[in-house]
Amino acid sequence: MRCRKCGSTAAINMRQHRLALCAVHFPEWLLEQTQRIIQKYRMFTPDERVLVAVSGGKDSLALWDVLIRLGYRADGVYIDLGIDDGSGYSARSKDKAVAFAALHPEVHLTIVDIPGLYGESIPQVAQRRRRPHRPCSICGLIKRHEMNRVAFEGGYDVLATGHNLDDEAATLFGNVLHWQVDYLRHQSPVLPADGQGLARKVKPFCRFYERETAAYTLIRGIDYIEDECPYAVGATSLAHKATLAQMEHDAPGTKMHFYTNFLKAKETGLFAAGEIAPELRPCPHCGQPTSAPDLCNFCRLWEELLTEESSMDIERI
Ligand code: Q46
Ligand code: ZN
Ligand code: ZN
Repeated sequence: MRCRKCGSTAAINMRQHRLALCAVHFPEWLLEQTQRIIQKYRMFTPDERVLVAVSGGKDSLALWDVLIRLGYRADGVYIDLGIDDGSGYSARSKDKAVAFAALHPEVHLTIVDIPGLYGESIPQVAQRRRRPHRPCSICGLIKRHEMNRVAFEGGYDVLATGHNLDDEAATLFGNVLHWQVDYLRHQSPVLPADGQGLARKVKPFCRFYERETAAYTLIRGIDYIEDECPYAVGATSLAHKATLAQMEHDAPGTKMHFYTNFLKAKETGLFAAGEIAPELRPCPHCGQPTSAPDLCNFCRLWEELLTEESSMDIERI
């Protein structure tokens, strides 16, 4: 297979685009496409400050690398969840994020140490909530809150995540399977800021296949953690990815069309009817906007854990 631009050996063949490119022209193409996506969806401008949510995995590190090379003012945030099932997942993924940041002294990496800040790791919180094997909803809640807090306190205009097309197509597949219309309304490459403390959220890699971001990290020599979080095993999103991968194998371009045609349909107003924006108020404890009647879900979680602790102390007395 030959590169379409220069005729040398291709490093990747993207069947859905009928495009093969070499190790020089593929990263160039990925940068150009990212820039196009940022502009098409008005994600951010060169004057704005971007905070990249970095997990130590390939997508988020590739995204950070691309934004730096495109000249954006992109800092990173790493959330240390304290996950250690014997493999030291959090420690190893943090090392990758820190090592990447060390190569780029012009950008800053904020590290949020969840066990250090709140006294408990994600698995410990999940254990206390009687969900030792399913910590993902608690983890997602805590990560969202902390990323938003860092974006707000650091004066960032936008929070960027490394979700790729495989992630977005799998989410869409799950949302369609269960006709979760509210989630379909919400699923977008850009979620606007609410003006009261919720940062704008963007996904500049939403049109790239996972194998493309993997190829980019390989060509660029970016060192990332290859392991998935140990709790990702058995997640429905992985089952949906496997189903879509089979469909893609049989008909190249299936995932891309599934996702991009959804975005086009949304632009025509599909799912807009009946949309009611939830009323948000600042949480009395942390100040982040919430639709909950009192404390936000994050503060309520910690309050319930504290109450549980004190009632256990009373029982012991
Ligand atoms: S980090 Fe957290 Fe994920 Fe691990 S515990 Fe679940 S949500 S799988 S992206
Ligand atoms: Zn080439
Ligand atoms: Zn709160």
